[in-house]
Amino acid sequence: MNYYITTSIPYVNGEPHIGHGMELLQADVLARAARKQGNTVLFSTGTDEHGSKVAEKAAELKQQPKALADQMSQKFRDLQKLLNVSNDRFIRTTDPGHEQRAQIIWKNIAKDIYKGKYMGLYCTGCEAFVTEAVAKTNKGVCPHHNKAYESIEEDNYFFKLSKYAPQIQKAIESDTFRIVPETRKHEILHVIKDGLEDVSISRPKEKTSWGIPVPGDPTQVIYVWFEALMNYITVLGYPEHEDIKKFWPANAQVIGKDILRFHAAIWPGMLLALGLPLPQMLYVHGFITVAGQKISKSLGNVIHPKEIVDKYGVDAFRYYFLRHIPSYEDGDFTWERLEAAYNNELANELGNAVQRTTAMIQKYQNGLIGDIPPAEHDIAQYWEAIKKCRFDRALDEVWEQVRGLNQYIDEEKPWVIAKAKDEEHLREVLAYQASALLQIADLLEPFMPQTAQRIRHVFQEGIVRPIVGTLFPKHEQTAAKKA
Ligand code: ME8
Repeated sequence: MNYYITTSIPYVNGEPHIGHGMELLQADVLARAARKQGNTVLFSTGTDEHGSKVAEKAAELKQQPKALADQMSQKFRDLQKLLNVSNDRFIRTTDPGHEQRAQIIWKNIAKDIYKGKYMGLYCTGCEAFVTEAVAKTNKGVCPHHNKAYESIEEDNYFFKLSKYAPQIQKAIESDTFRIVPETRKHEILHVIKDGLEDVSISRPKEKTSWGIPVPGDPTQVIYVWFEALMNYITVLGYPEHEDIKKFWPANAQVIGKDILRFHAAIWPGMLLALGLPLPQMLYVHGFITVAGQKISKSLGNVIHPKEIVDKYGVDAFRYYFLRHIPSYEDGDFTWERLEAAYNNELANELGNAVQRTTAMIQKYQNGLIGDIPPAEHDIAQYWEAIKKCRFDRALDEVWEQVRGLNQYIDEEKPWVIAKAKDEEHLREVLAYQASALLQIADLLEPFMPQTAQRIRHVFQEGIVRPIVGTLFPKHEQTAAKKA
């Protein structure tokens, strides 16, 4: 089976942060798990490069928008490498292929596009039009960007989203277009039931020139969101490439909670207008705070993923953000909590289980494991958790096994069996330990691929191959000064 998965495409007006990192990792787990199950996977991510937000940042830095985009887009690619993310494609919305295909999409939706006057408010930070009601609630200032809404009155093209509201609602209610978690499904259904209005999908070129021209109207550019959403099919070569037939509809799209409305209302509307099926699943993650505070440049608490990886390694990074940030809610990062998770769970629990098993097989059996029995734990719950995008729960399941193994070792006391010279029993116990670790490695593979590979390397040949360095060397110094 073919399996297509995407992440959102971040704006290139700022450095990649841990929120972007977490989103890539969640999608990476789904992609690796799908490959493990024998699917042909296409995993795509990229960068969102047009619009006022990027243009304003470039102006501030006295750069051309394209130059800023080139430079920042590379940083997002570097992030994927750093985090060992297995994406197959990387799309930039300034790629000529995307620009040309976006115009084709516009033309193919033309029957649902009309010209009108937009009068209202806009936040460049959100790149979003806001209703009077929302503006009133927020007292005229965008709460996310602390910026007064811009009042605009301009000629725009509109997309007849209202026309598709009943179909979108039905698809979401019936789970044909499954939104995970349920809380987000209810949230968007609420928005849809309140009434989906037609949406503005262009901006005058004189105000926002950094964008893709509207076909047949050089005075307008396509609104950045309308065009960015298209990346999910332009990357497949919509309309003519065979990949679109092979991989659309997407099996999973991964996004953050702040962009739910775009992906669960506008995007399905666009797809319906194009006569394309809706994605099977939209997984919506929460937001990460740092020590309880919103990640923000002005608070000076932006942590670059590299700082964490340099200190703890890539798999510790992956582990923390996949297990200790709740998959269905917001979560918090602190250096102390990361250090505790690293020392207690990775070094003491997992690292020790590997270390003890390796050491005993070497000491008592000269490294010989003998026949390793097949894995015996039920992994249905683990797979169920992955299917529901409960990455935290899936890792809880793995850790049940890690703890279970340590407990087994403590109870069986192989060192006592060795003293009693009961060689056969000793061989059985140690072979069981190796088998348990191989199963743990197998389950860890989508989450911590390097660790899984290292554990497999030690045991899989029936003879212990010494591990190079400790799996998770314990961190002695406290992180207090960093925090
Ligand atoms: O929204 N914690 O780009 P973006 C967790 N270009 N996730 C976070 C986060 C945090 N603190 N901050 C941001 C855009 N994110 C658009 C997307 S898709 C066609 C266009 C997540 O750079 C956010 O929810 O603002 C989103 O999923 C992603 O990072 C990119 O955000």
